[in-house]
Amino acid sequence: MEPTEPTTTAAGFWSDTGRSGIASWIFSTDHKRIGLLYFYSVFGFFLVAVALGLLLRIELMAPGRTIMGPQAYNALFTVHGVVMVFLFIIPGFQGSFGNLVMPIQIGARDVAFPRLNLLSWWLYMAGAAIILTSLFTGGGPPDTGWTFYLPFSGRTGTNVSLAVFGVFVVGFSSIVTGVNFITTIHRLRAEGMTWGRLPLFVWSLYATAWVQILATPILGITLVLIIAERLLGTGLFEPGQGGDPLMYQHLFWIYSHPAVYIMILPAMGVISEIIPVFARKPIFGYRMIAFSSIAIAAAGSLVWGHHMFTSGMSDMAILVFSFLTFIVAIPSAIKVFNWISTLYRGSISLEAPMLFSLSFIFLFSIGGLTGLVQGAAATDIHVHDTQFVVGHFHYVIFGGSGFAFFAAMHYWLPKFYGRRYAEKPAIIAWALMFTGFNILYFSMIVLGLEGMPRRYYDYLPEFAPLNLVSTIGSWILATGLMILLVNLFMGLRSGARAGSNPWGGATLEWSIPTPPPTENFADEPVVTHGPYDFRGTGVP
Ligand code: HEM
Ligand SMILES: [Cu+2]
Repeated sequence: MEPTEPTTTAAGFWSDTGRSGIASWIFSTDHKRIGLLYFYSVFGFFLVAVALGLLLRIELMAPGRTIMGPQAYNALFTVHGVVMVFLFIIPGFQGSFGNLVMPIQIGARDVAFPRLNLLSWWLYMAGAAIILTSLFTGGGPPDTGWTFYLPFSGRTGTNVSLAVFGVFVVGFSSIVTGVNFITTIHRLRAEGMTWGRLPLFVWSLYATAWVQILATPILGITLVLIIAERLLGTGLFEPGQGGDPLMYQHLFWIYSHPAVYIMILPAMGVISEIIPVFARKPIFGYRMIAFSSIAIAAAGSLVWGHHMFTSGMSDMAILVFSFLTFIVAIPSAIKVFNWISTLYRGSISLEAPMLFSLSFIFLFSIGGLTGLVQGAAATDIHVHDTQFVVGHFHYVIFGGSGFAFFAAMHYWLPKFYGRRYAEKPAIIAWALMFTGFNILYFSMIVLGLEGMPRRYYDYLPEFAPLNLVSTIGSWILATGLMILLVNLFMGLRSGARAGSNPWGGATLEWSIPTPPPTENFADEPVVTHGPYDFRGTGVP
């Protein structure tokens, strides 16, 4: 689609500020500036963790030692996991795109508590700094895996306490953002912006925020208990002292399973924004999609036990958790069904945001179906702690949330930079990433079914061919990612100017100038139509 309006030249929120230089960013309370701060930080950590992932894959390229020893390998997958989960994908959507577009989408000038919003970013950065410090001090980087399972994490000599404390601080940031978003969505909607007209991205952020404020405190307590275990020898989880390691796993997953919905719900919201715009059709089943976000958040909070089928739970507990896990598939499937129904007979334009969104549906579906294999206790016993699990969760969080993040970058960033990226290299990047992704992770699914364990530094010779294939896939993926980055960077710096509504969207962010002015709206907006009612947007 071509820009539909004469190009804008206003510098918008980029120039309009009382401070100058870096201070105008790190002390800004403008949600758009904070959104970009978050974007650069989370994306920077993503790139670091990708580099670590590539190193892991190089080590696994051939059996035996390739480039590092076992201890380094343990540290690497731990840091890779911790950074990807706690510094990229959990804070990623709310922090960057949530901050950038949510207030505009509901017709507000900013979030309810702009200073808390800035505090949230500062807490995030402080936590990240503490995590990074833990790698170079004390006994060196933690080697426990991102789950910090006790009793091992109580006994290892590596710098677990500091790393865990860093995650604790990041958790505070998450709670603060959650409170801020819930209040904002309740209190600051423009006139006419009823709950039934709320863009689906906002609905998804709303559901996510509830998970954040209800589940994160449990993680916080659990992390403090790890530190107490290490420093005071409380022995709550230490069998030798009468403690129970299973209790740790319950506490950890009571947060961390809901946390996967913090990672995936906003991604689903992004997809629900992009699909109707690029299919030029109102979304099919608006209410069901909105409601399913809430249903996923609620039901998804009850299924944590499926991570412990092999840890020694009663048969009854296994049955119940298995059953509940299958329940969550229903609202997830409703979303997929409604996206596909929206595509049906749509007039589809395959530009970068849409290609990444369609890949989301495909990859997330594979992730979801492999999830059901693990949700059924009988089959989970076969694939538990194998590469199958690694394949599964990368399909969900990388193929799902990650690809939705790339979709959002191509869809929304031009709005904030006022310039566009080039379409052709974007499509080449997407093609390489999609191909590389499947080669990289589908191999892992097969390896897991064949019995290759996860978190292992070495493996039997029979697993060698597929491991090599997987590693080559990681390079194809990385090449695509490089092209994506260079293209976006160059486009947003010096590409063609983006009109105010390059894609023909009907949500409010497309109704204001590009880039947006500091206060977003010149006058209080009054909303008169739904977010996917494309009549009157001026685009055929
Ligand atoms: C180029 C990108 C990536 C590559 C090459 C990669 C590769 C790997 C490898 C080889 C492992 C270790 C497998 C094992 O346990 O034996 C791993 C673990 C993991 N990855 Fe990735 N990954 C990538 C991206 C991501 C993304 C985007 C996320 C999440 C947002 C992620 C989250 C994780 C987590 C949570 C673990 C588990 C760590 C643990 O077991 O403690 N990865 N990855
Ligand atoms: Cu789970």
